[in-house]
Amino acid sequence: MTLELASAGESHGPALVAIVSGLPAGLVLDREAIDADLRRRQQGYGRSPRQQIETDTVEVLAGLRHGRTLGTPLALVVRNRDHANWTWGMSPWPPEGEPDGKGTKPVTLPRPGHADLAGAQKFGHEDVRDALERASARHTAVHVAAGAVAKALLREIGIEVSGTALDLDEAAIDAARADRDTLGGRVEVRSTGVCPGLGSYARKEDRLDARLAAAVMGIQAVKGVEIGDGFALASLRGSQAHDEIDADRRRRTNHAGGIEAGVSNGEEIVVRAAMKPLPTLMRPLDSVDLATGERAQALVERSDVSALEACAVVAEAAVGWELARAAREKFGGDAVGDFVGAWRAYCERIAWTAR
Ligand code: EPS
Repeated sequence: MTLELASAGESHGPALVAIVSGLPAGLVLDREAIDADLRRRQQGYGRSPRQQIETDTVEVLAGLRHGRTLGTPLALVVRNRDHANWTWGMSPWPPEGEPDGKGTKPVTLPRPGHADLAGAQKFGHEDVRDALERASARHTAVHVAAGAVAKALLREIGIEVSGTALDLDEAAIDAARADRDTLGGRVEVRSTGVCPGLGSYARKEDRLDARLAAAVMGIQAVKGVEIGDGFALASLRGSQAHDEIDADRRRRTNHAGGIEAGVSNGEEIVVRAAMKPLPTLMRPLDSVDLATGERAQALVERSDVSALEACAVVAEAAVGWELARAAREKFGGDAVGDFVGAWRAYCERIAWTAR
């Protein structure tokens, strides 16, 4: 039994969609809790005017009845309100009538740091928009909705996941905006109440640290991930780096960030990620015009100065998703009570209670 997520959607297309399969039946979902995460993702200092257009809320098309999961695929939709301004430019079918609204002219000026050039080369697109629309971080909205569902499942077994932006400097954001520049930063996700034994060392693809790193590295603009003290461990001695074990089987420290040998060890799971500065600059970098082959300046369009606070919410959803997936693999169950019962029996066997 595992959780699976398939998503689709372009930034200015009609909607973002996700299908979540592998949930147990009987899980109570709170629409307001999902929408609250969607709102958190839209907030944060340094966001673009796009966020004043969007008011993200989740629609559920399948898999839920009267607020309880049916144990069947759950279909989630987040509409793009901005699509109203792009109906010709982003029409799924050949558009009818005269070009109107946004996205009617081909984009040929790739932005360094975005998917524009490599995406156009890879897929053979002549209009860079055909690459950038899906590469956009807009689609993280529906992943946050799926993450909120995963967090509801985790709460059933006492796990709480929380993401925060570490380098929030609002004055630096104002200064970057004045300079027509952008910023990145670091985010951290802490997960409490995780029992020992999620993930496995049996195969490298089962390792919880590898899975969390891949989930967080899969977020737009993330260029580095560490677990626990991560990179700092490289310059310590073993006697300083490892977390000694007390008679109650707890650790005195948590340099490992709650994971050893790819397996959760019962301590708080700590994941940190580094986000690069966003690639759409109001003062554009050098590029090439793909239509003429001449040197040119990259595309300038509406963008965020910083999306760090959004990244923290998205990273929280990614970590929550991956922990829920690992928990489904370990505890299984078609009904939520089976899942919780298996978790409880396991915790009794290893005499483990959350601190
Ligand atoms: C993004 C560009 C901007 C961001 C967008 C990600 O969108 P637009 O081109 O419409 O101004 O606002 O993020 C979102 C819309 C969102 O909801 O997070 C990009 O190029 O990645």
